[in-house]
Amino acid sequence: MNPEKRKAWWRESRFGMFIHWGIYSLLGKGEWVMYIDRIPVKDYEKLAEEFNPVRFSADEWVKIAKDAGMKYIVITSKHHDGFSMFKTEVSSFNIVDGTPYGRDIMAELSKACEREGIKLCFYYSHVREWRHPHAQSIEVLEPGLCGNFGNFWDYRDERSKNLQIYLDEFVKPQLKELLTNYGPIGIIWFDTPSLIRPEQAQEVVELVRELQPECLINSRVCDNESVDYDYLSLGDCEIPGIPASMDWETPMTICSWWGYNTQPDNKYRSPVEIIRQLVDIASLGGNYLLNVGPDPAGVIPEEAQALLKIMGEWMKINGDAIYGTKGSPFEKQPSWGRITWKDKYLYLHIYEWQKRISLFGLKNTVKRCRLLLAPDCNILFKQTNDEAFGFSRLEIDLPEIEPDPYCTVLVAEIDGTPDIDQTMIQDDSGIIRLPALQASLHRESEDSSVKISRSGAISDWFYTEDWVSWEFIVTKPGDYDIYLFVKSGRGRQKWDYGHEAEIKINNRKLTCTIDEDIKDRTSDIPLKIFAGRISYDTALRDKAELRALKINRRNLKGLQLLSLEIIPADK
Ligand code: FHN
Repeated sequence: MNPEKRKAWWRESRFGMFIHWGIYSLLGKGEWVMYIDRIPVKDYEKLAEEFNPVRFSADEWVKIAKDAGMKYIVITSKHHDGFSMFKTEVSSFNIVDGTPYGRDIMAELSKACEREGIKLCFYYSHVREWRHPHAQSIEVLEPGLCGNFGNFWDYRDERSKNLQIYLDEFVKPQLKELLTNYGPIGIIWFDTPSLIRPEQAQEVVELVRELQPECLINSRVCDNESVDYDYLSLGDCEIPGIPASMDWETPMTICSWWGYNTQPDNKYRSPVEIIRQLVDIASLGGNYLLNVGPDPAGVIPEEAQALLKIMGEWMKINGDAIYGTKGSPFEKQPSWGRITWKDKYLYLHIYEWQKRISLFGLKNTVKRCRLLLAPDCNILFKQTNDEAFGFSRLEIDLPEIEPDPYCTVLVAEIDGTPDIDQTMIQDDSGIIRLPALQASLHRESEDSSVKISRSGAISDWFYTEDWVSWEFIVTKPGDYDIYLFVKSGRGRQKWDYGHEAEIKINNRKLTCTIDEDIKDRTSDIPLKIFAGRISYDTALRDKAELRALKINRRNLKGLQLLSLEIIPADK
């Protein structure tokens, strides 16, 4: 089947529910409890005898997802603990044969999803498993550092493990069951590929394709581009700084854990955080897969339900600005929020409500503007063209209404699909932010590897011959401070510091040292490095050139630059 056709429903959806549920929920310590507490298989198996989720209701779960605005559900059919949450002939360690509950929740969910028009998808851990003696899970964490995430307490001899046996005797027969017994499945969501070889993963992919050609497969089936998956799963909870090179999705926790957790350090996210995460992701063209971890009785925790209710209320009004949209056509994010678009509509997601917002570089004519929250409210706007520098500016006066507490969406109807001039222009805040994404990279070293990474940083910058530059327009003369924003490492991560940089800007040369600000950082908040003050006497088109005079690369991190910022001296 044509992959574009296969992906159409998923692209349209933008928002799904992830569910981590298994017998581990009985212990209230997350889905990794078996590994963290090194529980022997024979003891862990006893948990199944206690699993009796009498309050489980497929209809209720599907209703919660649907009311939140979610269009698909990805549920753990088998996580790393090896317990199957569906009826399987491969092992009696499953919800039907191994628990007092004895019901196949996947069969019930499949019916409920079908009734409500929600796509049912299965998470499946195909390499990492702590019960099967042949499952292998050794990861290369950093060059020279390996982590064993398999069961090394019951099955100590790694050399006797043979992943192929596990794939052939366990994984493939189970995938056959999952793709035969529960109707059409939206995605098989593979996880933790570890050391699976591309040809082994491709066989798994082919099995899925043969059984259900319309079913999607995520990239965690194997970390190798030769394998024929449909879309990229980003890192857990990863919100990138730039759009990925193909369709992508971020799996996100709603609290500190995936599986049910009653520990005191478990914290829920706030409504503003999850709503803006969804918007941030949609504005970069991705899908948001938000997780909940039901309790052992089968109930989605109240805190999660309350958050999803708020999300649903927001989606009811603003869903148009999310479903079926594409990422922002502007390379630079506006200072007041985010942008998505579809057809002839630009959706301006306003995070910071203010009297007036501006948008630079839109070449289309705006026909009308309206708020999704208050469609009848008259919105005044003005489009002008700057004669001197030739850029367009759209100014929108925001009415004096009570804005949405999380994100207010304004729709600008334009004459066709967006046509954008990406030139960087000083915006109303006065700040000129020159992001990595819009830098020109000058690779002048023979060994150059410098690139823009997914997090939106200039990275793999190891050689002083390489340099970067930006062109931009200053509209307001005045004094400005020049800062570099540089990525830093947190906690145990070994990072490289002590680089030296030179910035050529407005016919001046500024130098600065990029050094650790505090020892033992607990967050990865970027370093803000002051490079000097400059003064613009007139509005002008200028160029900033950044060279590295010295780069330390002992920990293979090098210099990782997020942006160069020109900030009014009085800010
Ligand atoms: O180890 C798992 C984890 O428990 C959880 O299932 C997440 C969800 O993306 N995936 C793995 C770690 O990446």
